[in-house]
Amino acid sequence: MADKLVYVLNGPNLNLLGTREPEIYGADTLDDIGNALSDRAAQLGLTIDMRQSNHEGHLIDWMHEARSEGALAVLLNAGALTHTSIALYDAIRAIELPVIEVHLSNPHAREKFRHKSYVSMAAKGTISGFGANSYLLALEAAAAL
Ligand code: CA2
Repeated sequence: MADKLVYVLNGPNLNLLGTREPEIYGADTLDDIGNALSDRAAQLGLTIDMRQSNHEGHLIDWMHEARSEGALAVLLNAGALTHTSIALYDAIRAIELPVIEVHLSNPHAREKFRHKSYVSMAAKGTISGFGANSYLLALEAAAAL
């Protein structure tokens, strides 16, 4: 049987990971995280499809695609769109797939404007504050669904 597919979607500015603000976001690049996820996914009998965009509409199109491709789950680090995007909230509700919200940092320990998450309001659950390991923990959660 084909491996179960997990989409891993990353929003604005996450392409800069590993180049700036390592004290907040860690030293790993998004490629490093993708490689670690692929290795763990193979052990779990999963395949990941990891993408990043600075554009809200791309993220929404990819959420729809996850549904049409029959993905098991979506791991979503929507970046700052987490705190603003009703369109992403609607997309999460619409696709009827488990979406696991991921953050490198703990937004609740940061500025007040990061405390609100539209993603949380529709997600299955949230893993935040563990740096790159947040993604791996979220993958474990997806595998256990
Ligand atoms: O902690 C997270 O994963 C965040 O989703 C990261 C977002 C932030 O707006 C959220 O509140 C929490 C920011 C991503 C920007 O990433 C950068 C990486 C390196 C340098 C500058 C920004």
